[in-house]
Amino acid sequence: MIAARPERMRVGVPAVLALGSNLGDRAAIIRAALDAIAGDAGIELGRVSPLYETPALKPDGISEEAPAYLNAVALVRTVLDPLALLAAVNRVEDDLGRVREERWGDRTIDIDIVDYDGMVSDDPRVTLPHPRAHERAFVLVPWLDVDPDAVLPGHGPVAGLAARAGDPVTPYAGEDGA
Ligand code: PH2
Ligand code: MG
Ligand code: MG
Repeated sequence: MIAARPERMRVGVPAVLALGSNLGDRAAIIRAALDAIAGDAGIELGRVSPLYETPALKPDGISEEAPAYLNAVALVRTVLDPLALLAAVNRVEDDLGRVREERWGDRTIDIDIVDYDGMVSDDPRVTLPHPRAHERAFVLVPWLDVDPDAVLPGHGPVAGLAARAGDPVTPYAGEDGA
């Protein structure tokens, strides 16, 4: 007889996803993205950080003109390889109306793979870890919330990186401040 798999036996590998939205009902869109991720047969959704409101970072610095982002980080486990995981999160983006235009342009939803099982890869289709995560407080601070001991491969403990990153992040209390 095959014993039932105990709850604590985990399948797949850990990965870290960063979510961002600066168009539309940002909080609802991020919630919908998390629901869609949780509904993917190849992905198990773990801890999800609180939301942070963050000014838009553009190629030449922080823009106060562009709409502000809400950002969050989610821990997942997945049986998908990195390219399949990327395809899955790109599908979620597309389903939520993501339009791909200018680089770092305003968007309803962006889902990036920040870390995949500690893997380091310069595959241009999915660079691991995310090439700019180490300098972005809007990724590092929520990541720290869900994993205080997190380490970014090639860069060291997320706690130290978050302390050095300069972009402002503000806990988001909701539109009514509640
Ligand atoms: N994502 C970008 C570019 N700029 N700025 C903020 N505040 N948050 C983001 O998630 C973000 C950004 C490219 O993916
Ligand atoms: Mg991004
Ligand atoms: Mg992206």
